Amino acid sequence: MTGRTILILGDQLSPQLAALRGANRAADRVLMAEVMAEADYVPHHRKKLAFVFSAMRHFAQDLREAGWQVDYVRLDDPANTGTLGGELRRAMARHGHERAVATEPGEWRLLQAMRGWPGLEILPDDRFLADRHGFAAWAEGRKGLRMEHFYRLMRRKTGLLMDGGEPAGGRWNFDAENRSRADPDLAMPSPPRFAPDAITREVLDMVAARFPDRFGTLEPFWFAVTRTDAEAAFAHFLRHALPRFGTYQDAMLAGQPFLFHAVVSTYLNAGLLDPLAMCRAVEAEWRAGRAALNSAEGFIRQIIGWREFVRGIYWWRMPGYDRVNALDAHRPLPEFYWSGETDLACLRACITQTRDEAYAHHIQRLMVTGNFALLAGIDPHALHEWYLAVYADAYEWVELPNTVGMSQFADGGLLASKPYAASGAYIDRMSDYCRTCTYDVKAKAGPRACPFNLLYWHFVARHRERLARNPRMAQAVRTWERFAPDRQDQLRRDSERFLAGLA
Ligand code: FAD
Ligand code: DLZ
Ligand code: SF4
Repeated sequence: MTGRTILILGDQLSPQLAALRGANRAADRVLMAEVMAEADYVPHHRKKLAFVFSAMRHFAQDLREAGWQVDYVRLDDPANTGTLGGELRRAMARHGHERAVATEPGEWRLLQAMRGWPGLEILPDDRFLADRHGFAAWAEGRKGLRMEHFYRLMRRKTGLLMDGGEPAGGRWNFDAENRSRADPDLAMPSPPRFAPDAITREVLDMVAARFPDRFGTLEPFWFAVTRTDAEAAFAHFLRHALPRFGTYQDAMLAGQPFLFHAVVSTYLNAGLLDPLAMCRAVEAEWRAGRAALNSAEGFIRQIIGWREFVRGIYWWRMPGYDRVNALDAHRPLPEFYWSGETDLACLRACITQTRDEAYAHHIQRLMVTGNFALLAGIDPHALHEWYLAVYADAYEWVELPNTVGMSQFADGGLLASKPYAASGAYIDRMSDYCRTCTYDVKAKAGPRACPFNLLYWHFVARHRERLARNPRMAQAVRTWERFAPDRQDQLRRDSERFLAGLA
């Protein structure tokens, strides 16, 4: 029997992967390759690089122990061609294979490239609940595409939190109960930290040597890099954080990057965890009385709702979705997104945390770094590249719709029903950042006015025609129009002065 090369990518670290299921341990060869093309297409955070390479090396080891023949090409192998296509060609030639098999990648650019690789069969990635073609068929021709409708379908399809045909607790969505501010005195469970083993240490040394100038603090490095440790991290979340996850889902606190969040997206998106198994475990916690329904429902909605919904949109709208710019925003990304050096305390906290942890939770991404970019009119493409680079969980299928759709409204409202634009009052309500800020969150004008307050009105004024047609933003436009002309002029002047100072 002639063998085939089975290509496994860095975010396909799942033993049940489609390409492995149909493969033959005796005849076929697995190929995994660390390549500069994947490390370089955006300037990935150094912790992300270390995570991907170390998790790949551990997965290769697990496969070998399970009886697979694995070719593993290291980044520092002198023969490394630098691209996945080059490594596949080399491996096929090495073994005299004419055929190769891979699972669909999570990014359109790579799928396009892979379609041109001779002899390669590409199988659908069935690690998701919704098939991407099925999603497109559901979405096509719908007037308004709302996550909530899709989420209910997924609840029915999986039976998660269903009592017969009805949602458990009589409601589909408990989001309104998930908006409490956190008190710094609350006991916050930190995610478990895993000490680097010899494989990870070697990777850390390589990343330090090969990427000395990249964004991101490399050490301490404590991520799980194996399925066993990722499962332990998730079990820790179930036990220590899930009970309060829902209540404090939107809260932010200085010096508390993780609060009651799961901190598992990096593991899940790389294939180390299984989304449905996670949701079943969360439901079991609720059924056993160890977690409240608002927490269990909030978590399950993120996974079978938002995560699947954004993936569906990505594949349905690519190519092209990466270039949308409905609000015609062209300002360059300010340098402080890379340095953290800004006197806006909320941005400083979220960006320095991102630099140190390659992690920020959803509200930090959406309502601080995202909200600022939206209000300031930052080019959504530049912002997209930033989010794709700086978070350890970022792959384009999940990051792009969250950035250009949810956060920047650059798709004109395909994904979100309104722009997530907010003044400083929102950040003050949900965090303690304003207490140490040089700006005054209560001030609406003048040199100490919180820039979010100024820019919020600048944004409303800039886009008032479009926003007036949106039922959820029309009230803000009416308020702007009721401001006296001299107040409008001052807001415009103060905002423009602030924007002119952005480097
Ligand atoms: P939790 O708050 O504990 O939530 C549990 C899980 O739900 C997460 O692990 C994640 O898998 C899933 N989830 C929650 N919200 C979303 C969402 N909006 N879209 C998809 N999955 C979701 N998430 C990524 O996984 N990768 C990204 O590159 C990414 N980029 C983002 C960019 C922007 C601008 C915004 C606003 C959000 C982005 N998100 C992204 C969604 C979300 O911020 C992260 O999934 C979450 O912060 C991960 O942390 P956690 O595991 O502690 O999540
Ligand atoms: C993110 C990443 C990085 C940094 N490096 C590699 C690599 O060297 N080899 C590899 O197979 N995959 C890597 N990845 C993950 C890919 O970028 C990812 O598979 C595609 O972006 C598709 O989601
Ligand atoms: Fe951010 Fe404004 Fe609060 Fe300062 S005052 S932390 S800029 S919201």
